Amino acid sequence: MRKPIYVTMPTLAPLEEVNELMKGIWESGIMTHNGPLVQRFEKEVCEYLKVPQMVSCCNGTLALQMAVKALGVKGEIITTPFTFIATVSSIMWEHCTPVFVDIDPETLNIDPRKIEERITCHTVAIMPVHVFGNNCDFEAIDAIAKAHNLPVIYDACHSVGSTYKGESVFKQGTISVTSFHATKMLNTAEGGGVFTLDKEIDEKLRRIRFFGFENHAEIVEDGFNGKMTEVHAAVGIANLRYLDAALADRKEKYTRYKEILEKNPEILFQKITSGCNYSYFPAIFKDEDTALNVVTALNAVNIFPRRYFYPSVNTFTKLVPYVPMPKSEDIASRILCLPLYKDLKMQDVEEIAEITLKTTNK
Ligand code: T4K
Repeated sequence: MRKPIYVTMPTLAPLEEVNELMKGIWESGIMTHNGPLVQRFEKEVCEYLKVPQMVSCCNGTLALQMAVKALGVKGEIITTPFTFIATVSSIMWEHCTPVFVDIDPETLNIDPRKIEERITCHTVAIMPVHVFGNNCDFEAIDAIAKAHNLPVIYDACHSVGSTYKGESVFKQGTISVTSFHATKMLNTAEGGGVFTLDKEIDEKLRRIRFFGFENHAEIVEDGFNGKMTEVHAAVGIANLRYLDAALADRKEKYTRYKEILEKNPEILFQKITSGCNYSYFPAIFKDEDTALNVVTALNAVNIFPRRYFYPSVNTFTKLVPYVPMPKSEDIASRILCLPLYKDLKMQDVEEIAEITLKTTNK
């Protein structure tokens, strides 16, 4: 039996390059507390993305919480049900209430045409998600946000490398948040980043990340320990050197999957809006049985696609009261993300696509 092929694998720099950076940590003994490597990682990411500033932190979930905290809002936050649970739990941990708006079944992102009908006097922010790195409709969302004077926090956890009008998508919204988890385009093993063009919000985020301290002396914010460590930053600095190659590779494999799978017109693909980083390969099947048959066929040869995102988050009734979201629930039931990562061979992509095609043509 072949080695298992999972939905993704981290893109990793050669170990010697990480070890070189680790040596410095061992020599200085500085492991954390906004050390030199964390500062360097932030600077290098900003240079790469051509953005003015980033506050790194320990994971994408806490990065989202930091964003809500920095805005100082309490009330209802409009978001999408077609996401990873962390989008919604970050809202709830900040004592806000998630209010779902159904998705556009083609882009898989929040449907901006349905946002306004869910805005009430309790709405304090909008948190859309760029699902699988596919940009939300910035113009429509900005117009609604401006009309109702609401801040926008983009959950851009999948979006390292995604662009809008030639610039990083992290320049959009009041705040944009990303993840540097092992499964993401750029990884620090665990990690997150918060981006804003607003200097005051940026400074507030830095205090929130460090217990709420100002100058190690006085507590001026409701903060927590959100710091990235030097070890994680070292991994990120080394991996950043390979991001260009990882992005090009993803696009090539995405294109190949699509070329093969579109032979079956019943298989649908996410409608790419603009500047996508192709970090995932989602395929939408005609019904849940077909999707599950594909899982069975692939699992039989040690290949493990994932049901991202299943189930639709509005159905997690232990967390939220159920409100039907027909489009999100429907897509969640019949979508699969097929394996896509740097070390996956093109031959494997072709085999996975052919098995999928054969199973769906039955
Ligand atoms: N917002 C959105 C829209 C998100 O998708 C996420 C996270 C967040 C916010 C929160 O960001 P973080 O707090 O996580 O930074 C994964 C990831 O844990 C999660 O980061 C991600 N989204 C979510 C979509 O997927 P799982 O439980 O499905 O992944 P897991 O651990 O099974 O990994 C998938 C495959 O990757 C494995 O089968 C093998 C491979 N893998 C995984 C890990 C952890 C490796 O090769 N090495 C590894 O270290 O959640």
